[in-house]
Amino acid sequence: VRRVTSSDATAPHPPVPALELPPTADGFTAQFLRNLNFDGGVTLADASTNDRYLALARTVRDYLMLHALADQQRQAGAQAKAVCYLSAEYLLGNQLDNDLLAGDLAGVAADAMAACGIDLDELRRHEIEPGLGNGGLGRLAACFIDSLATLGVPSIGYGIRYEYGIFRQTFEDGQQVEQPDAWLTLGAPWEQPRPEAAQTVSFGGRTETVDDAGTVRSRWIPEWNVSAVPYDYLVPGFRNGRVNTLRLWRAKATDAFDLRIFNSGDYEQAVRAQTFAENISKVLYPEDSTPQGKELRLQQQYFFVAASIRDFLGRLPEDFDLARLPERVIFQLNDTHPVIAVPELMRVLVDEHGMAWDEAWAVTQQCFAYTCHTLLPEALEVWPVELLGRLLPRHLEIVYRINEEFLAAVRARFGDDEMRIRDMSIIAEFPVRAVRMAYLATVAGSRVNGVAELHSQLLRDKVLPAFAEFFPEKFTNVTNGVTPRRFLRLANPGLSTLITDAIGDGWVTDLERLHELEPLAEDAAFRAAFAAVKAGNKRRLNEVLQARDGMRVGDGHLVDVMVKRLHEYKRQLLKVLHVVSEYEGVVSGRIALADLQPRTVLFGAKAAPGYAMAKRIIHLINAVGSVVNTDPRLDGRLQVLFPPNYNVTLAESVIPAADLSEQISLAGKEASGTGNMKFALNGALTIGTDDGANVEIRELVGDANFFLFGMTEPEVAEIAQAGYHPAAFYQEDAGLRRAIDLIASGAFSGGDRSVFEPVVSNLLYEDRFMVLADYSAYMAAQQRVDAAYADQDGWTRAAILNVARCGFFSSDRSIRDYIDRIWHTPPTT
Ligand code: B1N
Repeated sequence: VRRVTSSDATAPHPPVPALELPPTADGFTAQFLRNLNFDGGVTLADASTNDRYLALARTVRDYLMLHALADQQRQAGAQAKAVCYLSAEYLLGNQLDNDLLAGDLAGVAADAMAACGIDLDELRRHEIEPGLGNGGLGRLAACFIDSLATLGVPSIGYGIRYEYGIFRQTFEDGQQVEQPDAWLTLGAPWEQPRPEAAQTVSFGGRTETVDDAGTVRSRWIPEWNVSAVPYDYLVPGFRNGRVNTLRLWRAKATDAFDLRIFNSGDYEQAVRAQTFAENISKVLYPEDSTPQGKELRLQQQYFFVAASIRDFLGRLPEDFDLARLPERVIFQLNDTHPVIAVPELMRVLVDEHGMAWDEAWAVTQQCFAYTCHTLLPEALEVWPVELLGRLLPRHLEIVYRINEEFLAAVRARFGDDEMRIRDMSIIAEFPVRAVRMAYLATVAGSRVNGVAELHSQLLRDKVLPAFAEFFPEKFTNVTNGVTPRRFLRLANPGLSTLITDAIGDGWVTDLERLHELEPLAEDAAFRAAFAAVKAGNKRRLNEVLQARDGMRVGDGHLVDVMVKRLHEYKRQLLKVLHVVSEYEGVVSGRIALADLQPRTVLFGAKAAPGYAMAKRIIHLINAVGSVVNTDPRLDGRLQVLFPPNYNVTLAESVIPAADLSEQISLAGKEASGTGNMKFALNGALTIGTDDGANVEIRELVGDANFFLFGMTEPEVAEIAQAGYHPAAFYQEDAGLRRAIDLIASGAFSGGDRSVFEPVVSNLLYEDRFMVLADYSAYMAAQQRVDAAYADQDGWTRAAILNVARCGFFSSDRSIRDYIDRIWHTPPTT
């Protein structure tokens, strides 16, 4: 036992006698009680669940802080290149178990809580997850910071400390109702405010030109400022003593701002101004994939990147030569949301540091890299010139100049090809003049990457073809990944133990070792143990669902799961049509009840509050569920569950219990998907299209262990080209017709045909995502699923092979790919 004392030369701080490394139960208990008494101001006897939770969280954080301080000492004066991950979203999930695991504190914490007579599980359930993201993009950022810390990459995550994260979803009469996510109200024990490190961020105003010793320079005279206050979260690596920082910015009114108005005697206005400033970090925009061009959203984006750039530059030595900035940092742009950082760095270098434009541009190009996460044209962010000019006039000038020089280079290479110039201009002219942020990022970044092989190829061929031709060397791929710590080790303790008993625990940080499980697929005893783990996970899910929503998965049911944001391109409607077809088949007598494979279909999905069709689809799922679940003719053999408010915490119970993973987007629309990886890694079989990372999953697990169906992306392009007529599929397929007719008849809406009429007519006459064209292939694939599930042992064999062959999908591998292909940061330790 090493006790940290002042005589210890490596001690990072003065003595804290009770905090021992390695931790002991006594030391942990003492620190816990200290936090309860002095931080919480209560005795153990009087402490509420919340008091106990806060003190426990503080204690865990204290131990991590010990590592963080030592880490800081180790890195003090280090000159290594750092990764600054710029992301508007981090969907972190619960912190307690994650930090107990990473810090190897679970044992002492359990002992300490037992010694205090506290139920640790109750405190676990008390935690509210920080939902500071919408879906896959935000969760990817959270997985990446976990891997960066585990790999020991010098890095900082920068983002926004939203006061309200993604809304809490409830259902009223089957329809989504959004409730505010007041995640901070009971205290925020994991964060550390650092008011002394606040940055000022300016907005509005105008520019003026000044004659600076013969050179004409532009200068920004902003109109208003806000203060950006950092809140730091510790990001521990897995048992490696490394702790990185996630720095999230909160907007506060600046004193100067308040004073100016206050002195003018208008107190009310001063208070209003404060609210105005603080609105910037008030709420996460609940849009996944289809951002609305709202002014406040642009304010959020600039707010956090301007503060982050200043913060990072402030860490460099006073006399640092900014021409060498690329040796010290790479700013990774997580989609277009932080791309306003590009003109901001230019402005800082040119206007504030007097660097020549060309030199600043060379530096900037090396300091950024851009990850694109989409293929949907409507998801590519554009900012109207009018808005950008009003909010950030100097940045607009800088963008214009970048564009001018870029288009001059295009002309130099291709001549005055006006079509090409219009296609490649960073400024779109229609429907309004607007800055295309993806183009700006592509021109400015040293690399552009997609998030799965197919996505990166389509990015080159379809989304940015002119840029891929102009800058072929910039384009690369990094297939997404997920952290094995949270999504296997923590979420699936049963399977984790089984794996570790078989091959040791090295897989937690070296996931490719799961390959060593492959021979065990042929071992009957291992298969039995694996099946028993799955059954246990279903029981555990039932406990969670019972307590949370009064729901349960049927005994002996195939657990068929579709959890993801609600979006037409993801095709929850295709899944609904399958359920309705099975229901209709039994009710009409075409399917004998005894022939129906018992199934529970579990949905989880939030819809953007302004996305009317997505909300109707949620309503339809709930409506179908309430009919199917209670119709005695089905005798409970087909169940539809839709627990509200799907989030990271629920995912951790659902994914390990799943038999079948639904990944059924229209080919060419899902950039990658990451849920698909989590399911396969936990031994669910995928039914999926040739889309996103499904392609790579299937290649790795093998055709025999994956239910592929549907059109390929080139086939989709071909029928789109020829003119797609969904009604023709309806006419030709009797089963499809019966399912759609049943919905249209009002069978799921108490006879009211109007309720789902918009869904039905959209399917018949528009069907942008070709649900009807893939219906029959999907139904056939589900028949293959039923047949395969009938052979339980064969199914388990396939499930084991899925686990064994999915080590590639670790976010540790993704981060190594970023290092090799994009960041070129020093080797990790
Ligand atoms: O990013 C994930 C991918 O796995 C998914 O396929 C992709 O859909 C998702 C605007 C987005 N793309 N774009 C967004 C999120 C919020 C927002 O306001 C767009 N999310 C994705 C990780 O690569």
